[in-house]
Amino acid sequence: MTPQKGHDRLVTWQLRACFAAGLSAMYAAEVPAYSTLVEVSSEVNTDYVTRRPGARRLGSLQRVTAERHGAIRVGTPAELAAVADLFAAFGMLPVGYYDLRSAASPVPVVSTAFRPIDANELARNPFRVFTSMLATEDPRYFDAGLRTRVQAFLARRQLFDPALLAQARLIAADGGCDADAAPAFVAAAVAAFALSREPIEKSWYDELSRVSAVAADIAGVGSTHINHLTPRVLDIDDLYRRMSERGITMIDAIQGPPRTDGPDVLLRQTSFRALAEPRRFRLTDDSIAEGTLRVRFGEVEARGVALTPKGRERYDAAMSATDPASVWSEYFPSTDEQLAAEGLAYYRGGDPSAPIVYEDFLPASAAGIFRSNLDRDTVTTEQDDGSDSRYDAEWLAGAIGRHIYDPYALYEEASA
Ligand code: OOG
Ligand code: NI
Repeated sequence: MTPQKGHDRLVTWQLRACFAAGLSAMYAAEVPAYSTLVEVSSEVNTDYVTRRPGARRLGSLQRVTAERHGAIRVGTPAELAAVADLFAAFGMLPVGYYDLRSAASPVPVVSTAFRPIDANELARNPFRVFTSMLATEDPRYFDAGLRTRVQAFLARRQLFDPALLAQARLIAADGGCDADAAPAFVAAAVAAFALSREPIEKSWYDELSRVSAVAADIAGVGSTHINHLTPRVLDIDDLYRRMSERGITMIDAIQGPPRTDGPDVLLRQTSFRALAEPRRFRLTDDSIAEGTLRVRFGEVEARGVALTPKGRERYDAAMSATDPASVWSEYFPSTDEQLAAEGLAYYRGGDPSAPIVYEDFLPASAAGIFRSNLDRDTVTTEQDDGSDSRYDAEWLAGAIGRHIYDPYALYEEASA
C-alpha cells in the first residue's frame, strides 16, 4: 500500500505495510527473478485454496500472498541497535537468537528476527526481517590484526541518517505518524536498504572474502542492503516445480521438514541464486574497474504450525535421521488433533482447528540458505579451535540495549 496524503495519521501496522511494499517494489525493480517468484507464488496460492477448501487454516489467501520476510546483515552491535530503532517505528521487535556459527555449515554471524509480536499486529501485516551481525570477536574467523581493521572500517561508516533514526524513535514512541510525513519517512527507510553503487575497495573486499564471503558482504562495503525478500506459499513443492519449469534453477533441496501427509510444521524454504550484478571496484592505483558480484538471491517459504519445546525436540530428533521423510511418522502424528493432544504444537485456546503459525526461523535452514548462495565457502583460521562464548542471547540483548523476545513465550501467550 502507498501512504496517502490527506488522512490524519498512519498507525504502526500501516507504516509496516508501506515499508514492506516499498522494499518489495525496490527489490522487484532490481532483481527481475523476484517478480517471477512473486507471480508464481500467487498462482500457487490461488490454485491451492481452490483445490482445498480448508486451506485457509494457516491464514487468509490475502495475508499469505502479501506476506514477505527480508534479510539484512550488519557489522556491529551499534549498527544492530540502529536497525532496532528504525524497525521499532514499524512495530518490528527483536525475537529469538540464532547462532549460525554452530550450524552444521557454520557462518560467522549471530542473528535475530525483527517482527510484530502480537496476534492482531501479525494478522494485519506480519512483515519480518532476519538480521545478522558479523561475529568479529570470534577468533576462529578474525585474528587480532584483522579484527582491529574490520572494526575501524565499520566504525567509520554510517548505515542510517541520524535524522531518520531520530524520526523513527519519535514514531515508535507515538505509535504512528502524521500521514503527510509518512511517505518521506517510509521512502527514506526503504532507500537505506538499496544496493549501493559506490565503488568497492577491491583489495579490502578480497581480503575479507578469503575469511568468508559473508564477512566481505558485510564489512567490505559502506552500507547494508536487503539481500532477499521471501514470499510465502501454501505448497512449496508445487512452487519448486513451477519455477524449475520456467527455467529458474533452484537449490537442490527444500530446507526444513520433509513433505508429509500430516499438518505442515514450522518452516520449509528453498532459494535460487540471483544473477551476478554489475559493480564498480576501486583498485590499489585508485583506478575504477567494472566487475560483478552475486550478493542477492531469491527465496520462498511455506509456514506451518509452531511447535512447542517438546515438539521441537521431536523435530530435531527426526531431522537428525539420514532420511527424515522415511522416519517422520515415528516422531509426528498425522493430524492437528493428535499434535494438540500430545502437546507438540500450539493452537489457539487448544483448539486443533486454530493452528498458530510459526513466525520465526530455523538456524539450520538459515545457515543452509546463506551457504547455498555464497560464491565460496567460509574458511576458518586455524589458530583457535575453541568456540567463542562471548555471544549468546543475553549478550546480544545487552549489546543493543533491548529486550530480545523469546519466541516460545510469545507462542504460549498466543495459545492461552
Ligand atoms: C539470511 C539467511 C537466513 C532465512 O530465511 O532463513 C534467512 C541471510 O542470508 O542474510 O533469511
Ligand atoms: Ni530468508
